[in-house]
Amino acid sequence: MTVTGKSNRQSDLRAFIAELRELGDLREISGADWNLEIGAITELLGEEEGPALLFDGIRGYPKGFRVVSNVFRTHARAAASLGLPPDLSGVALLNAWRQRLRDLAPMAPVVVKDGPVFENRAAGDTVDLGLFPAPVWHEHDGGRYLGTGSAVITRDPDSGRINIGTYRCMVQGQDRISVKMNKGKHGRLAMDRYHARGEPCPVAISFGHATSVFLAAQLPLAPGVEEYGIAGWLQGSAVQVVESPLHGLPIPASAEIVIEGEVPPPLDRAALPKEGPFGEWPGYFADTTTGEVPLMHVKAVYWRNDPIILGVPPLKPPNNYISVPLGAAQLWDQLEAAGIPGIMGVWGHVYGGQSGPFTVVSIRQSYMGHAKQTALAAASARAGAYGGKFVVVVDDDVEASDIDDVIWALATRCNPREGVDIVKGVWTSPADPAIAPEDRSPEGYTMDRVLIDACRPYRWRDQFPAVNVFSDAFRDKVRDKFGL
Ligand SMILES: Cc1cc2nc3c(=O)[nH]c(=O)nc-3n(C[C@H](O)[C@H](O)[C@H](O)COP(=O)(O)O)c2cc1C
Ligand SMILES: [Mn+2]
Repeated sequence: MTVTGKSNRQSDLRAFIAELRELGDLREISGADWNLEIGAITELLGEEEGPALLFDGIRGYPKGFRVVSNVFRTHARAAASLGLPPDLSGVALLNAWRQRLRDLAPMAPVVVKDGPVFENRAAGDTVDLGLFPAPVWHEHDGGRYLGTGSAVITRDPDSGRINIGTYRCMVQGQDRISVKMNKGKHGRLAMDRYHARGEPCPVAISFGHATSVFLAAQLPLAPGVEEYGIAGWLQGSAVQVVESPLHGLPIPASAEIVIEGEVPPPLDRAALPKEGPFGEWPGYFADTTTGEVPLMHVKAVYWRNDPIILGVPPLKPPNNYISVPLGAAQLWDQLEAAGIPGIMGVWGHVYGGQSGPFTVVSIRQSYMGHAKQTALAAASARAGAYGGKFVVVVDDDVEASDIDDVIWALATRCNPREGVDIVKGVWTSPADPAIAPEDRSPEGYTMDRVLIDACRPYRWRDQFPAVNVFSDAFRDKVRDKFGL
């Protein structure tokens, strides 16, 4: 049961947890209930940007059957999982990630014969998803979500390409689980193609794996880019995979828990159960549907001794499951590609995969109209439009990730008559809770944009009052002199 090759600190979930423990950045909690208590503790300690949490001795489960959460909650832990220095934060951290992506060189996974994931197995009638302490994460959730930090592995029936996506998974019975692959997602496109041929879609899902696999699975990658290759690049070593016994899908050799099975065709609405509600990233219970979310028939389960579920529940902002709005890096690139100079920072304050409905861009203004041009572009570029609502443009002395600084600039530099514009009916995501029921349509969704220029007015910027803060030089001098 050994995995060949050298393990590095990010090559499985346990290695990362061990590192957090060594750094004193892990709190181990015994005796919590899977029903709401794990979720509430995750919320409370996430709110105070506390340590990662490892739950053991979960009520009704054997010791060793664990759940880890808040893994990416702080800048330091997010940076470590992204392979960046842990002392970076805010815009500097996001920019380091953006620069790192420039050297992206996928590293193909290697297939090994065996791995710890096969330490335990169940198949057919002995499959029981109740074996694992899947939490009810939030107070009004519709069920137990085994999959929040999940890696849903599918193979395209035409190209053979392997896709991994993070899609939430709600337990529906002993061998049934809903897999919420939204329309258009890569896993869903593959499934639709199997179903168009009248064939079931083979699926394998890992519920605990290296942070690199999780990060790759939730990044918005182009259809041709294989997530395993990105995960290998992220962790600095090829991901070791084993073939799943039933369908030959590559699964991480050191995965904690993997289920294997199929989503049969057709997606028969009458046979598809209720899914949700689930507390989602905008901070609301959302997306309850019946007869829509694909239902996986689980044929086999594999798990390591003492398995760990990777829990990544969405929580009310700013209690974000990953403390950096990674999607803002794409928006930054797109603003530059649109030819806008002097972009110094981009941030989202309420976000899922995109920079989201409160996006801030800081610029070094260099001409009349520069700020408004930036706002217009940010509101309509692909990475800013979906789920966007407010775009605030600030000067480069304002840290875009510091909401107090942003509010200060907004309150003091913006003259609303000149600085605020509204654009109606821009493309958006159904995740916006403010879309009225009558405006929710299968045709799609739109939301208005508020463009806010919170920069010093360019024309009279030299007359704008000076900021009431000591200069860095004088501060340093006083610090030195008095040992502050
Ligand atoms: C914690 C978490 C939960 C997510 N849940 C879902 C989900 O339930 N359904 C979905 O379609 N996307 C979900 N996403 C977003 C997808 O993972 C993301 O769009 C990813 O790029 C999809 O991979 P794909 O492009 O290969 O389909 C989630 C992301 C995260 C980080
Ligand atoms: Mn993909």
